[in-house]
Amino acid sequence: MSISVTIGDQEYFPDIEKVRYEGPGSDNPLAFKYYDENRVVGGKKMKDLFRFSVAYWHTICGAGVDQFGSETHQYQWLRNPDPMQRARDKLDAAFEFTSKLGMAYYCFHDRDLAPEGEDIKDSEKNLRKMTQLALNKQNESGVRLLWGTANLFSHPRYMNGAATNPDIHVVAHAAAQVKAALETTVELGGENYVFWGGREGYSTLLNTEMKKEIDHLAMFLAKARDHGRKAGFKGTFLIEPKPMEPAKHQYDYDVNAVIAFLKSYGLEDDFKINIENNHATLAGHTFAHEIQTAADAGLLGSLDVNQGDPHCGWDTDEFLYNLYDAVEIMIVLLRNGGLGAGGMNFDAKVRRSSTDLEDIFIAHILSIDTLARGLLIATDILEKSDYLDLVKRRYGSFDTTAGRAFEAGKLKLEQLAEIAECSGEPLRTSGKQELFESIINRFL
Ligand code: XUL
Ligand code: CO
Repeated sequence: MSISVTIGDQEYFPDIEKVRYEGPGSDNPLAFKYYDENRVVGGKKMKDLFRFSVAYWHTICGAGVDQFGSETHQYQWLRNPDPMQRARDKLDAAFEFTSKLGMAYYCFHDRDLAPEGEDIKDSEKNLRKMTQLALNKQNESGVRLLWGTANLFSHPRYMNGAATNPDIHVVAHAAAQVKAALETTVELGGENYVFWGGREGYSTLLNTEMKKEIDHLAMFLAKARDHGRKAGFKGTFLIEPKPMEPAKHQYDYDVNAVIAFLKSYGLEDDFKINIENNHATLAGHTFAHEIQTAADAGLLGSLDVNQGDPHCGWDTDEFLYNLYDAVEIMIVLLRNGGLGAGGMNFDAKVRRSSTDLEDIFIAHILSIDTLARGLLIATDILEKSDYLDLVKRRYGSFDTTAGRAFEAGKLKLEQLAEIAECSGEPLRTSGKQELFESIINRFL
């Protein structure tokens, strides 16, 4: 039996019913085992805590292409030869999929939603048309826009960069595209707007004025911010770091690089950070490290959830299934008050050989359940173990008179030296790493 959540002319997933919570005992691959959207954990409903989102580009537009081969996924909504009809079909499929999965949000690039036209005006016309249709779909379904963005990396004109291109005409073209994408995001009530600078970097310093390019990037973002605010955008602008790929060396390398950039150019009041797991691992960090770094700077915006393959050195964008990682990130998120106006966007794609229609459902359910289970485990660890106490105790010496005076900036280097002389060789206090690890495993 199919259900009535779909509103388009055609039903693309007639054999799939609305995905429901069946509990940990269920063996139904098309049911949630841990994600129970209305279950309250730590004072919040699961759905409000996670704010899950579908990534239009992978789930709806991705057809299994890789560097060595063409499409393997034969989705019906990608078949129409007319690009605008194809865009309408994709929209129908996207809203049917998102509603059946029970996710509250979606995210897109301008070019995912509407095809590029003959020129700027034509592209804008296509985007405006699709924006109206998307607005109708949002109103009918209740699904909302977590963030919009502009694709400033696929078209050949951006081969030398978009905002950092050495040619002002390309920079201007990128600006035209961002202007339209921002206006669309405002019209659709988008809660955030993302900049991912895939081509904002360089291949060789021999031909590159790095400072000039980074100055241009900051100027571009400031002007985009100004336009967005003028157009009524009240949400957060987000920068998504990635160290490389497609650029050899991307300027927004990791969270710390973005924090330094935002603060150097005075952009930190309007911009926060959208962190992606596979980008973190490419930069040599864990997802948890990047999230903690952004949270500590007050710049944690939103998450692109996926995972890489430890045996591949590239951005494989797999659906997150690593429960241990999920527990670690949920501990960090719970300790830092959650995601606010951000969410968890599945910037992930099913494998090229996962060609059944149901595979995109199974993949999302896999990640949603991994995170929900991670949340439950992390909550137990924080509430039922002495984990937090152990961390607190590690820094207990800073609650002494000397420790407090140091933190308040009241001790000079000579005074610290005197304390060292009086107290003698410090005790070797264990860091208890294995104990911490055993606590996590006890609750898994
Ligand atoms: C690329 C990537 C992008 C951004 C949006 O690695 O993550 O899809 O999330 O442009
Ligand atoms: Co991403």
